[in-house]
Amino acid sequence: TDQFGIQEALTQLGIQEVNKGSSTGSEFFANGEIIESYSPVDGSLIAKVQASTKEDYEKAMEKAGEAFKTWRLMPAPKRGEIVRQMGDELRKYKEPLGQLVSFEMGKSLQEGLGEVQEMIDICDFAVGLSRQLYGLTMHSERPQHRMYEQYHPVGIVGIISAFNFPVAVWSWNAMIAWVCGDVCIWKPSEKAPLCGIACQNIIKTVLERNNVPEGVSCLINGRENGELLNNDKRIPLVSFTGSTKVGRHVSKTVAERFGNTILELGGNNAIIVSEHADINMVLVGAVFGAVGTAGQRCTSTRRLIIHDSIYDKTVEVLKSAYSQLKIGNPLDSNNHVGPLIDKDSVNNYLNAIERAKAEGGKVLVEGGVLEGEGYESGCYVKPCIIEADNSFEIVQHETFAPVLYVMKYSNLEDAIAMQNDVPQGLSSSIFTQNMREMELFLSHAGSDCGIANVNIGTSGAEIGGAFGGEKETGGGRESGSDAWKAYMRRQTNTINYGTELPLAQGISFDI
Ligand code: UN1
Repeated sequence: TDQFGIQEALTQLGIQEVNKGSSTGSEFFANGEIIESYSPVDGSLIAKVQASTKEDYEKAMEKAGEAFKTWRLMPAPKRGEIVRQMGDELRKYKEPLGQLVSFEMGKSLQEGLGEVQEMIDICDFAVGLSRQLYGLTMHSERPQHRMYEQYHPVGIVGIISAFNFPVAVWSWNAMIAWVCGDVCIWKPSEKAPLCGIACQNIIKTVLERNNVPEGVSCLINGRENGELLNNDKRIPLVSFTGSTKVGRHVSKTVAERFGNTILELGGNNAIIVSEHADINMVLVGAVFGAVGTAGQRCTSTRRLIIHDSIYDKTVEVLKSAYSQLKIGNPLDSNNHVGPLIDKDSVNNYLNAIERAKAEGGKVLVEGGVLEGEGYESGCYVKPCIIEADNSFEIVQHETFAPVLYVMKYSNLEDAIAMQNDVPQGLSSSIFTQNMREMELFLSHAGSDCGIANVNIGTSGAEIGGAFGGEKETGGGRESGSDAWKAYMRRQTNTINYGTELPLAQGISFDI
C-alpha cells in the first residue's frame, strides 16, 4: 500500500497506532474497548481506536452543554467565519483525507477526494447561510401589533453517520448545525472510525485558534454510544444515516422522548430508460450509478427500467461496458471498482444473487468474489446484472453492493408505477429527450422520491439541494436549500406597541 502514500497520509492526519476515540475539541479521552480498523483494500490493520465508556460519553455531553451556552450567543456570521476557516483547513488536507477515506472505506481515490470536496462545498454554503437564517414577518390582525418569527438554535445535535460516506455526511450536518448555533456530538461508524478521528484533528486547530469552547465539536466512538444519544433528553435532534432497520429503531426511541430526528435511510433507486434516451448518456449514468462506490451509496442505481423497444440494445451496451470494468485497489486510478466494506457485505451480495435466481431472475452479467493477487482482503466482487421482476422480494430490498436489476416497460405510466413501487423513496431518474416524458416524470403523478433527475443518474447529488427521501428512506432532509430549518427551533413573536390590549379573533373580555 505504501506505493500510494498511506503512511504519510496517516501521519499528516495525526492518526496514531492507538487513538483515543472521544474528544471535545483538543481534549482526547476514551477508556472503553478497542475497535480495530481494517482496510477492505488489502485486509491490513490500519490503526486502533479506543471506544468511549458511559463515563466518557457523560464527559463529552457535559462539555457540549457548557459550550452551547456561549456558542449560541456568538453572532451567526461570526460562527460562519469559523466554519469558513474549517473549509480552508479541509482544503489543505483534501489529499490525505481523501486517501484515508479511500483506504479505510474502499471507495476510489477520486470518490474519496470528491467526498472531501463535498465537505469543502458545504462549508462555503454554510458561511453564506450564516447571514441568511431568515424568518418571516406577518401582518397582525390587531392594531399596533407586530408579528414575526425567528429561529433559535436547538442545542446539542447528535450525528450518527454511516461507513459509506464517513466524512461528508458528518460535515453536512455539523457545518449547518454550527452556523445555526448548535453544538454537535458525533458517533462515526465502527467500520470507519479513523475518518472521524482525522476530521476532529483537522477542525480542532480551528476551534483552538479561535478560542471556541471545547465541546462545540464532540466525537464519541463505540457502538453503545448510539443508544445513549437516542435516549438522551439533552439531545433535541438526532441525525441518523444508515439502514432502514436501525433507522426505524432510532426513530421510535427518539420520538418516545419527543426528540426530533433527521433520517437518511435506504434507497432503491431506479433509472427509467426511455426509447427517447441518449444511450451514450445512459451508459455513464447507469454504470457509475450501479458500480461506483461498489454500489454502496444510498443513491446507487439498483434498478433499470428500460423501454422494450430498446431493451436488447441497452443490455448489450451495458454488458460490453461491464466487461471492461477494472476491479481492484481503489487507490490505483486505473481501477473503476474497489472492494465492499467487509466480508458480511460480501455475503449479503452473494445471498442477494442467490435469492434473485431462486425467484426466477436471469443473470445477464455474472457476479462472484474475486480471488488471487490484489484481492487478498476477500472483499472484491464482480458487479453483476440480473434481469428481474420489480415484484421480486429481493428487488424490493436494498442490497448494499453492485447488483443491478434490469426490467422492461412498454408505457411510461407503468414505468413510473414500477419505479415508485418499492418501500424506499430516495433517488430516481429518467433518461429521455422527450419534453412530455420528462415533465410527466417530474409531475405530481411522477416520481415519489426526494430526488428526481432528468438525464442524470441517481447518485452524485450536489450539496446545494436538500438531500433525502420519502417512505422508508425516512423523510429527512440535509445539506442545502432550507434543510437548516431542522437544526433550529422556530419561535413566533407578537409584540404590542400600543396602549390597549385587544384580543385576537375579536374576543371581548371586559373586567
Ligand atoms: C449516501 O450514500 O449516504 O448523492 C450519500 C450522492 C452523494 C451522497 C450520497 N452526494 O451520491
